[in-house]
Amino acid sequence: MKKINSILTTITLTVLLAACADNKKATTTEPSLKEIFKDDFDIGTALSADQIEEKDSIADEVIRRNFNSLTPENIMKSMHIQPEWGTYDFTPADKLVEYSQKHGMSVVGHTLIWHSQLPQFARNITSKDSLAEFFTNHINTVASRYDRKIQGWDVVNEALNEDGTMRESIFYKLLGEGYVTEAFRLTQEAAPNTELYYNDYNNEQPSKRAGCIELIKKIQDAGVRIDGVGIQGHWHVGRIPLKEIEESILEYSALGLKVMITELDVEVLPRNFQGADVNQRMTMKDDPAFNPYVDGLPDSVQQQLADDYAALFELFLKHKDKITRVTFWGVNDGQSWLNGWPVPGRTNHPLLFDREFKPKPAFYKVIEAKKN
Ligand code: 9MR
Repeated sequence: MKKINSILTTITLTVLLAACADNKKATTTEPSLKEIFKDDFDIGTALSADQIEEKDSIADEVIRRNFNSLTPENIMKSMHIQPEWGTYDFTPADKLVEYSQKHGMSVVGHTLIWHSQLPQFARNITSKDSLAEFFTNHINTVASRYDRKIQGWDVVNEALNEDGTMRESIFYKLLGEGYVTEAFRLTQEAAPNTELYYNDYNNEQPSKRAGCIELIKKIQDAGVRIDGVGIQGHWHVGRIPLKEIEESILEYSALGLKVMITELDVEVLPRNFQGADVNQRMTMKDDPAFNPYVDGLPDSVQQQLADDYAALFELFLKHKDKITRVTFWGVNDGQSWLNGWPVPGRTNHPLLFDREFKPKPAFYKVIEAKKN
């Protein structure tokens, strides 16, 4: 009996190993996104803490093969990098820099000043002086540490409302609207060799775009450096605002800025609003109608997703002289923040690689967009 068991185990292992080898072959013969677009723009991805630690070898292979720009999805946000007043945890960010250097990739720091994911102590601040102290120390300490080690910073993230007015964040309320320019001025001093970006979602939409342009002009008029603007690119299948995106690329570029698509994903699940405000939620929790693709995407949606990605990349290629980077917000569908927002526990499919890290039809359509 023991012998039979051992023979069975050997057979099973052999079959498994053969399957793995096949799988590996399939991925290593795929085209590489960063190679395909190497003369056009950088291709980036957001990395989770585990991916920075290289915990999953398949993820690691897909990352190294396809991307040349890395954005930390969370670990450089202030709640992680300065969890207590004056106490910094640089370990994961240092690891990311080391990883990027080892593989000849660049890093975009995300993000210095954002109203969300603030450390608890900062959320409790009520005086202007204390907030100004946190603001200045945080930028000086974090930005100077990574100067010459990273390519750029999302200096300020999501400072605007949908109508283009300033978001009433803790920074706006206590420091006044000049805080954005001040953040860029401090970062420019602390990190003179690092590019400085303003990053937001929906800033391709006309009203928010107008507010964004006004904000950028204020920074420029103050004689402070700003190098680029990030259009995050959290869009929805079948509803990609191509016209607004193109207008935005042209208008931002006319300000002398590099244009970047910084957090690209195309959501496929039902939603009743646009954008990426992490505080916004939908309430229809348990209705299966709001989680329709638990077992995979039907062909029609898969095709629409592929067509949408193709249209986006055709547009990006048309303006490749103005666009320096296209970053996806995650490596594969399983990692995407959209599985948990705005309704927790859904199965979303917004990226080019599926949960098994296999390229989806959208991946091949993106590659084809280059050939056309
Ligand atoms: O993808 C990030 C997710 O893991 C975090 O829980 C979330 C918390 O705020 O932030 C997500 O990333 C956001 C990014 O930093 C800024 N733009 C919107 C992104 C999606 O919420």
